[in-house]
Amino acid sequence: MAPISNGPDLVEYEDANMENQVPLVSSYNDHIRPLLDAVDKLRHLKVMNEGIQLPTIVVVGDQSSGKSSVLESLAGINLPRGQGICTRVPLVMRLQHQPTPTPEVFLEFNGKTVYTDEARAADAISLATDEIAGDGKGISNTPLTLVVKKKGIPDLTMIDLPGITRVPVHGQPEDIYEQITGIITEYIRPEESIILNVLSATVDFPTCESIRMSRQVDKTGERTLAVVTKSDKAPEGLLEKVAADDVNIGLGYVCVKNRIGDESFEDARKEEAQLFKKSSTSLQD
Ligand SMILES: Nc1nc2c(ncn2[C@@H]2O[C@H](COP(=O)(O)OP(=O)(O)OP(=O)(O)O)[C@@H](O)[C@H]2O)c(=O)[nH]1
Ligand SMILES: [Mg+2]
Repeated sequence: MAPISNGPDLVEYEDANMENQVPLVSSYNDHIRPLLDAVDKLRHLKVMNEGIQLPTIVVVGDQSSGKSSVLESLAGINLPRGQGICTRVPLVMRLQHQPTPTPEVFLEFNGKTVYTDEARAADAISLATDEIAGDGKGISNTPLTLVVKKKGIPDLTMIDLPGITRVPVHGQPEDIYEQITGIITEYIRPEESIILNVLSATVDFPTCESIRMSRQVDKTGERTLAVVTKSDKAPEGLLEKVAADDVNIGLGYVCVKNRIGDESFEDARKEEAQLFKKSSTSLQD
């Protein structure tokens, strides 16, 4: 199957614009960046607590569906990933293009700032998560902010959230499901939020709890985009499944194969291109 689109291409496209289309860059710098800066300042002033909503991309999906894997490929920054519960606090990722060649990466949480770098960001996030939510399998709704200032990345704020789970495991509180769905609802309810609904290709979409949740707050699907992960695990019938759109996703589907294990982003993109090339050839046969 040909990819409908994929995450890394988005970054590449933005990158090309930054480098080559000077008028666009200058209009971007003149008009859009001040707005994004203003949005960030308002976010810092916690105006959302006062009921004033700001535009944000929120990632939502069932546990281990690949949410953090999607975000790390968009940002080009390693995030903690893995089987079982991995993301345990809301992670606010603020990506900002900056002209200087040396990237700046830091975390903000519990009123402090912790400087890190691209190579150690995932470890720093895990440590900060332990500090906020304990080192077990518990969760917290106290947000952790990751700021990445880097040449060529798109100016975007995206929020990674804990995945939906139903049965408490290893010391999780009995109401873990209610806690997680409560956090998710808080972030996806504002009409300004764009919902990236991350679905594994290995499951039937109508069974996904995250679809039920996003439909509750976005009935027509007009601000919901589906990102289908693990295309490598279930390439058969994926095109039909996506084309059928049984679950009424307004903004369409993006199919991806994420980085696995220690694979580099570059190798993962080659693998992904290869997979979709192979699948589209077999469809034409
Ligand atoms: N084969 C394959 N594995 C994937 C893909 N995307 C994610 N994974 C694996 O699935 C597991 C879960 O990925 P995460 O990105 O941590 O998933 P998540 O949705 O953020 O998980 P939680 O934060 O715990 O809800 C990891 O072992 C990933 O390597 C994919 O496209 N293909
Ligand atoms: Mg995660």
